[in-house]
Amino acid sequence: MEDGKPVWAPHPVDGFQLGVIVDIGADGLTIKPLSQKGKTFLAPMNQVFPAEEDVNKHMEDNCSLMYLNEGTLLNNIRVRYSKDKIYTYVANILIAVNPYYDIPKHYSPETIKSYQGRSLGTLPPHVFAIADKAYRDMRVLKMSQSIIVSGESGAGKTENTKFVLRYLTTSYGTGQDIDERIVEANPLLEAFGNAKTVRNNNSSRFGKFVEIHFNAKNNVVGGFVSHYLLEKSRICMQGTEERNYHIFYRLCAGASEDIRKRLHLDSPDHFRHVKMGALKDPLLDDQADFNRMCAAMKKIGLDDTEKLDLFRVVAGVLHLGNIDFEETGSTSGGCILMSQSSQTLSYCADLLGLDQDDLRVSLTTRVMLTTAGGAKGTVIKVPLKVEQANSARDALAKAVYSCLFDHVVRRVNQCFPFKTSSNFIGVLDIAGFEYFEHNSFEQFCINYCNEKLQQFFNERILKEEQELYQREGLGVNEVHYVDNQDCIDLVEARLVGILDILDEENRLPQPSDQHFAETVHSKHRNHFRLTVPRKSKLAVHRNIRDDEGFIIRHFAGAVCYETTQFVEKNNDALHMSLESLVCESKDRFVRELFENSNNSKDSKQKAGKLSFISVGNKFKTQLNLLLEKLRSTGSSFIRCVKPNLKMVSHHFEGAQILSQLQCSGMVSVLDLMQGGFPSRAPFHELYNMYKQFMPDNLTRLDPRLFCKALFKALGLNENDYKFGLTRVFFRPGKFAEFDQIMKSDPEHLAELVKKVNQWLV
Ligand code: AD9
Ligand code: MG
Repeated sequence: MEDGKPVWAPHPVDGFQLGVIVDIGADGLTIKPLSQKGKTFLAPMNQVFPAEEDVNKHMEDNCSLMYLNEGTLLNNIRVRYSKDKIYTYVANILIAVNPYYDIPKHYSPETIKSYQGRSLGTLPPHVFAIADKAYRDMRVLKMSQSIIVSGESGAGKTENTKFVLRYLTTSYGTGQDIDERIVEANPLLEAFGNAKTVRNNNSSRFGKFVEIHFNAKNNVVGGFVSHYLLEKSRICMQGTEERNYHIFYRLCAGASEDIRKRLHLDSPDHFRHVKMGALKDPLLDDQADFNRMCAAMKKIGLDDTEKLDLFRVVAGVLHLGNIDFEETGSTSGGCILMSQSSQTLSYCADLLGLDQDDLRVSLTTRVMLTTAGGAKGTVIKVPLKVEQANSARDALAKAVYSCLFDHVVRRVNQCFPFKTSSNFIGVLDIAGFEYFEHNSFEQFCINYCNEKLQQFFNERILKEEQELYQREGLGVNEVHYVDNQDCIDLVEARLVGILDILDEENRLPQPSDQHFAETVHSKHRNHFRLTVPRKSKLAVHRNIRDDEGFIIRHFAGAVCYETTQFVEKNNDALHMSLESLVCESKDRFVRELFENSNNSKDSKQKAGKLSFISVGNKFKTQLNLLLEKLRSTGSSFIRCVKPNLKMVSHHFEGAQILSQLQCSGMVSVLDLMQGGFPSRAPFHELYNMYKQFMPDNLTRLDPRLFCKALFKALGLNENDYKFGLTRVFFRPGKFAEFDQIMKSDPEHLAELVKKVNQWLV
């Protein structure tokens, strides 16, 4: 950075502001903002970056800028966003800013057509270009591909995922039902797995990996969806401005009179499990969405009976929530159903195919096996307190609904079956790094997942880069990066990892969240990644005690987890009497929901009398399988960015966008690129681009020699570029400089031609 040249210096709202350095001191740089109003201020040296000369200029590939740093990246994205150019490349990574409105023709059939078969970079950056690259790579390399879409809630992951699916099925399908079904499965999945949250009106509360399978001729033959971690707590509890899963409201709003009667439906404000949150959202039309969902169900081949099965169980869950308990007043301390709940009980029993009395007993008592008095395995019924009965009721509702969701995914998978496939393109749509005021088990799991994905991202981006340098014989030093394996180990290592410590706690006769937190601390004293909350100097962390939580230093920042409810949330098992109740339902559909649920019988049996099925370890297994799969494919990355918290169009909140870019690892990529050769151009491309300006004797040379001659004549600094086997590599910004020289005025060019000629002689 030179005196008087513009720099990007930190700004609390915009992320960065333009200024000039007026003084360099021991405690930082003194910056004078270029804006009229700004006062001189002090900024840490490592947060000030050189700016481009023309800050209104923007580049399709951020790597073509002269300076690669977080300031220029943010500015490039800002300028492009203001012109509705929401997509930007950083080399092969696509950054996608959510426009929060439909940009005309942005995803039209014509646009789809225009991207087919075109190399990345020949057309403006687009999610279609990434989809097409994946397809071409699959065809040429004969290798499956994956596209990893990430970003925070509301950043546009699900929308971009849908664009990829639509692009691939329309472009490379066979025009048969299957193509449409892959796209139409989404409304059904979203009805059961999405909900309105404060961050997104249509927030996916589960992760998914959607595979589109292709035959040997590279045509679509089928699809497969895997899902991860449905958020179960939402089924019984929502924040005041949030809602339960869409299906509940849609069913209440859209069901025909006939179905309403059959399922005893009413408006949502009659049901405990939905009325604690927001009932309506001005942007959501539940009735119209119900009709759209039904149309989608029809398209993917669900008949009326199947549809009614789904609705019946949804209604069952709704009614279940309305069962209330009161104390019996007897010395046993148990509870009974409130008298006004008897009708609800009969609705529930009817809808779920259960015996009314069995349901009542299972909700108010708990069966236990005891060894007391030497009688091995005696069954006793322990009466439950009101609070415990409430929990039993909610646990049942959660179990029924999550089994129903598993069924929906299984059913969706039956819609696009395939016998054999040559390769697939998989799209991963899973929540990004999360960091709230209160972070619980859900955030812990999702951030663990993001650590794994970040490691994969580093591996791929850095490895690919190094391999390319090697293949091209560039002899560049190895690039080093911070490996987060230690953080992953902290979570998933056998026995000492947090997940195993948690499972151990779950298996204790009297597990407790406090004891769990203490064990975590005692097993990992002095671990670089783990700290005790009360010692935290970070003001943002609540001052909680070490037996209430722990702080993990993630790649994207430190997060304080409060361990309350970890034990409960880590257990997927219902208590025994409820489990046998639903497994013996008279309703075949309900019975099958439980028989086929992901928690196989095996794990239930293994769980034995303590009835524990680990949520965390199931996720770990799923995640490791997913990563194994990803590692066996070629990969592309889409980093989605949410432009503002208000969820409106044309509003760019710089500081919070910057933090998303940092969390997604984009800033580290820039560091890597700045030290390497981010812009590259094949010899033949340069040749074609510039031959028109050059004399005949030069154009007769082969492209490589042509470039050599040109570069020599230009007197380019040899530190700024390197010749590989098939292309020229440029230091950051040097390609743009070169291009500028080549396209400068004719006089200058004539001079240049003269020099090239001299060199050739
Ligand atoms: V979450 O983690 O599931 O809560 P996502 O999936 O990242 O989140 P989503 O794709 O649902 O976000 O996008 C949120 C909303 O932004 C959508 O409902 C659209 O209204 C809006 N959106 C996102 N991308 C686009 C786009 N490319 N064009 C227009 C968009 N609108
Ligand atoms: Mg989503």
